[in-house]
Amino acid sequence: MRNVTVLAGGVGGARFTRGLLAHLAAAAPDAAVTAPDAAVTVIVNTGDDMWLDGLRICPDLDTVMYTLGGGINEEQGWGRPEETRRASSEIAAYGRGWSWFTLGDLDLATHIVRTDLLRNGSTLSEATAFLCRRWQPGVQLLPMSDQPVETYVCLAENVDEHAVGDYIHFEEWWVRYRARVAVTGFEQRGLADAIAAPGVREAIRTADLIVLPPSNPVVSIGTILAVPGVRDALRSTTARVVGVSPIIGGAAVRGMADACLRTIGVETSALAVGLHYGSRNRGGLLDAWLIDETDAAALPALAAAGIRSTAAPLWMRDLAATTAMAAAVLAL
Ligand code: FO1
Repeated sequence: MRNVTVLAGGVGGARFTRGLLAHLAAAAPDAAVTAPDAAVTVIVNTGDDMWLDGLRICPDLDTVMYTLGGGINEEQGWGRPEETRRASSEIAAYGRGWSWFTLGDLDLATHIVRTDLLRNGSTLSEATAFLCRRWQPGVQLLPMSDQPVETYVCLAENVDEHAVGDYIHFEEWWVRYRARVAVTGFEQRGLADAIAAPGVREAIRTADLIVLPPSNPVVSIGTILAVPGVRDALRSTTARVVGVSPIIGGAAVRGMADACLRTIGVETSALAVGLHYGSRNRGGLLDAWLIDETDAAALPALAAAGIRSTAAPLWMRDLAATTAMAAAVLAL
């Protein structure tokens, strides 16, 4: 196994990739650090990104970078541990910013440095590579695109200062309203003008294995797949494409993926998401699909749909669990 490419959103993708790195390290303990026998590239969703307080916030890139670089707030799955909120409290005192969106003092440094680089002509890819010099995530971390793509949701009900039909940024829907306000759909603004970031299509073309980890299949994986050229690259690569279900026992493992799936009319089940991604030999994406043991009853229907599947424990409760999941993916 030489090149593995992961398409990731935030927490689910980051935790899976941490297990993948642990598994690869254990599988080849004597691999020279300089020339490891497996290189991992993570292509990250940037649809959650936004401008806030004059800073460019990249939630999924930062969650992957912090998680793999050892700087993540583990129980939150985002931001830094031992955070303080002195600067954001001062911003709120001026009546600016999003009072319901925590920009911790340590986390702010990442946004300040990234924004400084962007304002001085760096692309998002270059700024990300610069930040990774400090965090050393052990993977090549690529934004899906260097052009801004921001996910907005169209409200289906009045809430606070918003009315039916208003579009609000995904992060407002996700964090302020916990995805509990009905929406009629998602809009990825900037998508038409976006091109895959440098190295993205190459990482898909030259991979031996491509993984769709248990990230949000709609707003994270779905957004990456919507970047012009990505789906075509996935269809034509010689790599095997293996997905991991983000749904266990009919419920989203984390986050509110069920609210997103409902919005696009996909049932919240391991079977439905597998069918949503589709079988590669029937015009879809998947060569194989890993589901949790509690969903094993779906295996015959998945096989009938041309998707080779197997069941394994998918609760990412700790590093040992995600390492075992990665092993199951590689075995599949
Ligand atoms: N998620 C929350 O639930 N509350 C927050 O206040 C919050 C702040 C935040 C700041 C920076 C950042 O990179 C991520 C942050 N997140 C927060 C997580 C964010 O909503 C998620 O990482 C993804 O965007 C959705 O999966």
